Amino acid sequence: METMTSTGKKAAQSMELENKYGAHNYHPLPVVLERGEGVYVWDVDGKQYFDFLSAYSAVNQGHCHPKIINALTTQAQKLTLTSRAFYNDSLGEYEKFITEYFGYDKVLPMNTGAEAVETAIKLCRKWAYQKKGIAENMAKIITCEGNFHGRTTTIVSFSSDPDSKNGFGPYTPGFEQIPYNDINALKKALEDKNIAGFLVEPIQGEAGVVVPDAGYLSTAAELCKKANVLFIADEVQTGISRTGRLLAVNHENVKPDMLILGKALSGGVYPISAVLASDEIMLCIKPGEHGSTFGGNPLAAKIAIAALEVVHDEKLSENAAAMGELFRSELKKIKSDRVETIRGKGLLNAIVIKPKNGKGAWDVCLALRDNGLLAKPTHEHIIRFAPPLVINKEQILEAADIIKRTIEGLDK
Ligand code: IF1
Repeated sequence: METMTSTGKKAAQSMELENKYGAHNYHPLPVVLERGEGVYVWDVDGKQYFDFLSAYSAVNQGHCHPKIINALTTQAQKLTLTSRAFYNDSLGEYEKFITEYFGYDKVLPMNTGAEAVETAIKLCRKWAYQKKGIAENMAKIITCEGNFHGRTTTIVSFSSDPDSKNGFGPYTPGFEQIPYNDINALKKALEDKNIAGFLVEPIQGEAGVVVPDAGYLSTAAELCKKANVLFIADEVQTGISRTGRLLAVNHENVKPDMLILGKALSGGVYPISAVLASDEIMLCIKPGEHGSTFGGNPLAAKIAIAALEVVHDEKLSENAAAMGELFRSELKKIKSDRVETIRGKGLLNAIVIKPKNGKGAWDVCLALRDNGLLAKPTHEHIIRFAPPLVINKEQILEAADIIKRTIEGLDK
């Protein structure tokens, strides 16, 4: 049992309750949090930490951002949910706001990232049959090895990660897998006339912040256009300024046919996701063919408007770009052969840790926790660093110093 930093009785009780009454579908770092504000979280013993995970890039605007919380509390006292059986006075306002914000004709509002990915898959198939003329049930979507798009049974059907996929069969057909960042593989796959879409993360998050070669996304988008295949960007994790631009595809001036958003679309305050597309694609789904009880609820509508206004008003893309450069340059000063690679874009970064003296990425994260910074390994040896995008220069330098001291301290 790892030593618990939240050493008090309260912490132990919380962990025991989760262990006894909750499914064991996670292995959390042993720390029990009770409050968050900006880039900081506090555990039940009052200890302060830098949050360098941001709930997997959902808390881009910082914990409990006052403007977003205000939107939540104000709307929550008026009207939270009508279902789409009726109109409400917030959804249309939000739909206009977000389609203009990202430059699309229409939005289909959902709740979780996985639901938005599923929605994009369904839209792509409908478009394939109604517009591209692919024979019914023959549409195929290309995905990439190392992908992470959520955890529904259809989505894990095209996962290459055994932990995400194994034991959940039978799997949904209609997906072709190619290596990520491999244009020739995509070119070859696109020769199949039944290909309807290419679903891709502009940077692979869970795979360990895998940044593709410059030009990959723009060349892939061009090849898809030539092949009359929809370029579908999953920006659930890379979007909303995380990589130093509003969208990661903006680094290559790519305009996806379908854009998938989630996580920071609400600033981590509420589950909100969305698919944006043109009328030609979006109107392939007719009334009664798709939906969700909470999708597009008035509470989500108001929260998402506030969350996106914060992104613009506080210039979070510019800050993420500048702070990300500074962060990577500071990490490069670490004097330890444990650090194999440092990579990332904006404030989506990762270090690859070489195990040494039986200590690997998990041990580094435990030591970081003890030194006041929370991060979590992805796969065996990669630690993702993704603080809220409101982080300032002084905080980045302090956090980088904690990481440097911690890793170098493990060598002593
Ligand atoms: C977990 C990481 C995993 C996503 C992309 C869709 C979704 C996600 C690019 C689905 C969700 C979350 C899920 C969470 C951990 C985290 C994650 F990549 F961010 F680190 F798992 F790979 N597309 N990512 O990253 O969105 O349905 O969760 O709202 O499942 O453990 P969701």
